[in-house]
Amino acid sequence: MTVLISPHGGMLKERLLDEKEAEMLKKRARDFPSWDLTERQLCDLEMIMNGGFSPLEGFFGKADYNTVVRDMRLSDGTLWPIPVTLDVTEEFASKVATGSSIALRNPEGILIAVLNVSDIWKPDKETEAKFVYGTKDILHPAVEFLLNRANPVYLGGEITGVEMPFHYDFGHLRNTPRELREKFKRQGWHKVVAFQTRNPMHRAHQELTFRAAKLAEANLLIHPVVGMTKPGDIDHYSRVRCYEKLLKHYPEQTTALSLLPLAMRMGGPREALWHAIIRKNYGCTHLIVGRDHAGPGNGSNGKPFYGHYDAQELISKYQGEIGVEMVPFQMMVYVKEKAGYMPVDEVEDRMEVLDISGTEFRRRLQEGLEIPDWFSFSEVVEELRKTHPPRQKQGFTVFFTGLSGSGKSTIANALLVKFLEMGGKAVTLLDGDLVRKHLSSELGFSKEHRDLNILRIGFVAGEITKAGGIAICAPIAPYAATRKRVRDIISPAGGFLEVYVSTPLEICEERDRKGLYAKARAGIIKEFTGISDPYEAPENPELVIDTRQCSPEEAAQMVLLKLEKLGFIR
Ligand code: PPS
Repeated sequence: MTVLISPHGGMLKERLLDEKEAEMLKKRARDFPSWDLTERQLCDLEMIMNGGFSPLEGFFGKADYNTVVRDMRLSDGTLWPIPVTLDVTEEFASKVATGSSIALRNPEGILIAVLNVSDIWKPDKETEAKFVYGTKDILHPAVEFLLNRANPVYLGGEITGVEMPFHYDFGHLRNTPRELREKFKRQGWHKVVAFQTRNPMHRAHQELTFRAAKLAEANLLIHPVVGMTKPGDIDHYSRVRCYEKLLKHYPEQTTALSLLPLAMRMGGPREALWHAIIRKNYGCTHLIVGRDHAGPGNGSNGKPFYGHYDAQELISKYQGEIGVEMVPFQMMVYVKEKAGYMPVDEVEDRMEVLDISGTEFRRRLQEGLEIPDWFSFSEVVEELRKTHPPRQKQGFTVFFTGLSGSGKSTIANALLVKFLEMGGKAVTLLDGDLVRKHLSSELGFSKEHRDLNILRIGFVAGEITKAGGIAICAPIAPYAATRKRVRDIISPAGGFLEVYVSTPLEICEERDRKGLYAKARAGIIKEFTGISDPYEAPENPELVIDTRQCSPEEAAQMVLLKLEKLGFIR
């Protein structure tokens, strides 16, 4: 394993054995307990191994965790704003002792690294959320991840890298920190300003990066995140093809494009600091920080989680300590009379400004509407249109949820026939009973099993949607957080319509078509939804149907009209 001194003075700690040592460790690791890394953990591990997370040498132990959560510093005082933790199940943790080694494997079973376990503990996740992200609101993606998805036990310790995670995509654009530092040195780039992004870049971004590079008298590194970004973002394959097209509009000798395998947390100001530290490790001297850097959007109260310029303020406090200078930027807007872009704070009152927000841009893509030349380059738009066809060409999922006997299956069946009559798209019905027979026959009705059942339905519906088909799902799906996860799985692939069949419990019980309510009341069936198990009614479904007020035919029509309004059918 190597420690290099960067041209800019930062210490780079790579954690990777040479081939011979790696072969020996691979053999020994056969006897270690194996942990299958999650997508996020694999990204973090790659960043530890390639030195992008220097000075980290592994996943956080308890001491570093505590100080980072509360004070943004490792226990030795080094500035580090975001916890890098390895979360595992209680079952796995019970097989591990401090001082032992575990094999960290990718989803294909390849040994990536070995962790020497120094700490095992159960974190207080709410405290972590509050301190690191400033909120416990699960509309914040990192908080949702932490509270609903991350495993309950953390393992800490140094890692020994065996094999770098391999990427089959865009190999020519992937560089480790060491490779980038060497490239900059070779090319005589003494000052490099990095541009962080998780979105496609348009003319405003090009203008902004140009100006920033000029201002800093530096070369430009376009350094987009391709690990994990905000759920619902445009996939990195499409984005990278766009960046490649955009790169042709920069002078070849002054600008480079390289991909960053980081798993973002959307942690706003703290994340911005993290980005600066990471860019330092990659050999950059400057970082562009715009409005809402790494911002996660709005919380449940409708207000943004962080102030527009909080990230800039925090970085300005610590940039000296990190050794990366911030190039702060205002939002760029198009000024009609100048036929060009300007920072918003330089625009005079009399000037007419044109702007297309991210939401409006997505709407135009979805509806196949015009995207003007002043906003983006035609090659970039063309590329995005390929992977983001207008809504009427996309697949979608209609996800019914409601109590047993509420009428979900009846409406779902009516809808199925309507779609078949319309033709044009393949349709699949994933009814609750059907799924439990073919997909989830081994599952019962505990919370854990219900969640698994719903996630399986979500997975299948997502695949159908991605392939341009229609999936109709009709499970009870009693838990809001799990339904949200299904929405997050499916939305990037196409349409998602949540339909709450709101027939009240008394009516469902009175109907009792399958005689299950009587059995549940008698205690013969346990954990019965509505009787002895919870049902969390959706707060913001696309549609609510009360079967007391309409026939199945009418209900199916309501769904069709909604889909038409949203543009998924014509
Ligand atoms: S869940 O919660 O979404 O996983 O449930 P789901 O897969 O839709 O299965 C619900 C059907 O299973 C029957 N059933 C029960 N429902 C609720 N609670 C308990 N304990 C239970 N035991 C069996 C019931 O027939 C449900 O069918 P529907 O079509 O909803 O009436």
